[in-house]
Amino acid sequence: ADDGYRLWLKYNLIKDVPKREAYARSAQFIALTGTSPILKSAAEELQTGLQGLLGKTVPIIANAGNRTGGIVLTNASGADVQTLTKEGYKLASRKGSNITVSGKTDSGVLYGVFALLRQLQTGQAIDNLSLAGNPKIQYRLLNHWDNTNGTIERGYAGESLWKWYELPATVDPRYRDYARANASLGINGTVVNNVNASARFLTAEYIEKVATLANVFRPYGIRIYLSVYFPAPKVIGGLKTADPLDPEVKKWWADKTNEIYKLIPDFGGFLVKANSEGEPGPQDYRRNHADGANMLAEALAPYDGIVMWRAFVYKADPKSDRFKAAHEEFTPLDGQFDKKVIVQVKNGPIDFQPREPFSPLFGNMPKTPLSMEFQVTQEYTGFATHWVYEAPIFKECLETDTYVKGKGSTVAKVIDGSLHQYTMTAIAGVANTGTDRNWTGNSMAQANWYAYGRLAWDHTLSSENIADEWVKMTLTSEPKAVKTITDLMMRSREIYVDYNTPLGLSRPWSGVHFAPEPWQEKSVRPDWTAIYYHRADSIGLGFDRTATGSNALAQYRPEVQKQWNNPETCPLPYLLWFHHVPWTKKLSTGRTLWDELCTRFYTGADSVGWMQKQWAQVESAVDPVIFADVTGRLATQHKEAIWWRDSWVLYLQTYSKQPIPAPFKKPDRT
Ligand code: GCW
Repeated sequence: ADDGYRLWLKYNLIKDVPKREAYARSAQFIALTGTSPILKSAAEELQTGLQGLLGKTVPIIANAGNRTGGIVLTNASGADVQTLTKEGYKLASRKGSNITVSGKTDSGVLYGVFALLRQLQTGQAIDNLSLAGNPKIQYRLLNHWDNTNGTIERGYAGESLWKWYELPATVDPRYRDYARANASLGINGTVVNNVNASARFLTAEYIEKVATLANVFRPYGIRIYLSVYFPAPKVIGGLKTADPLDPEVKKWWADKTNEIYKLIPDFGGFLVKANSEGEPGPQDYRRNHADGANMLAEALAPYDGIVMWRAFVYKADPKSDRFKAAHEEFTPLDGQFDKKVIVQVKNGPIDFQPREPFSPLFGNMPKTPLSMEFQVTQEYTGFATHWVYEAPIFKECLETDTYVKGKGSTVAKVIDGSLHQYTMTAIAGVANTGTDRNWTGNSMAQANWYAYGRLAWDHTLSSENIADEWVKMTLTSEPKAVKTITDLMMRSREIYVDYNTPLGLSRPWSGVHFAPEPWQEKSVRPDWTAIYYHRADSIGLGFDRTATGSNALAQYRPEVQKQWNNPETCPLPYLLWFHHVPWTKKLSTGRTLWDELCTRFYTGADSVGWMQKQWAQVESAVDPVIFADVTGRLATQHKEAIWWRDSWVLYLQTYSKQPIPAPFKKPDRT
């Protein structure tokens, strides 16, 4: 049985014998010139993969000489690799010759090896190969919201992978498997601790532990980064202030940075959450975000490290619109950041909702590299119970047109740097990993880690193709089952939106962010209530962000405003994000708002029943342990989808005073 530990690097024996034999004829040896740790990882991974897929040990040799029928790994510099960027790779093969995997750097070769293995894992031909891959984004990171005590903020798959208590003396072999999985996707950096950071991570005690992890990750081309607690100079440094312009504070950070680089010479840099949700920051000293970020950039100046400064900020003001806060605070600072600073922006203006419009910061800071922060962990998409394939969430944002430089100025072009010629480009995914045997709790959520990584490398890949690849590498190659599962994945997000937050509702209120509690009208902060977001009243539902309301729409270009500012033509998925719509208003579907809401809530919850039936059909094609686990989770999802439906419908009904439409009022309804 399969417990899911091996992820998409399963390398099960290829059952199609002629195919396996054909592959084997082209993979009789692995020739490796070079001895660097990354090249060694590449050759070893290839050997491991081939051992599983072909059922035989393929020898690693130092030089192919005039042998043919093997795989040659080279870090080359010649004409062949001229079109490659630093981490790009090239696969080439001709009949009667060798397969070559080349890159300009060792990492390029490593990524090429994984691309070659992917060809085999997904059953594609490897003769006449001519494939090149270049990452579109330079810094491709996971962000772990992991704490010193082993808990994970918004983690749903067990405890933190990092066993701080055991480190540095004991090195869990799992750290290496984590690195392999990431390298297979092209992820080249990881921030190991929570953005709500503990200052302890900057103590000598922890730097040594972190350095031990860095040593494990390095042979896989992965650099380590730390989230920092802005007042660390006070908390662990004994200074009276953490004012970023104070000379002693600057010196403290410079010294601390030197100390880190002594142990971790390829340290990646700092990630900072400051003056956000109660976290301290430069504004506590009447300085701004640029002052704070630039101070850290200065400390990093002697090194190849960067500062990722988050733009996730908003104030506890019931009269303001949280939607507008990041744009208001950050756009005036455009041009003031040091060249080592990237501003990290969440995909939407609020907070990782199941569906959000893109953040209006994208496109509006042409002089400051902006990076994308996606959430892979399912804080708002059903934890590890609900099956939600996230690639369509990521793609929807990346493909939206900002119109900042005319038609075609997509969010993807902002973050890959092509729109404003950014000198640095980055993307971050908040990780969904933990100590559960299968890494992600729900084994279907492995696909979200996978999809994030693949899109970080190449945002033009389609959600369907990524799903198809992942299913074949992870679950089954049986064609009908592949189709059934990818189809389920592709529909899963819309189904979730329908029973959770249809028509542009949002729900980031306080608490654990799971239970449906739309009735929550009081909290420690006025903007941490449900009513702040959904704005239900006797007239209707939704947040008016047009000129008659908060006017957040004005932060977008006129072309974007035009799509969203008219309630008659605003696409239904975004309707309640921008408009307060009367309950009795007729929508483009021909139904009133109230009837449409009910329709979505009921069909959404019913569709989970459809998911269960579809999943039942693939039983013979997937591993029994995974099958049973997902079957159980789907049953829970169905029950919870009904909770969501009923909570919203019954709560909203107290305002709408409308009956539940007839089709949904059957007596046999639970
Ligand atoms: O989504 C919210 C989460 C917080 C998180 C915060 C952030 C790490 O509820 O848990 O804190 O966003 O992104 O900073």
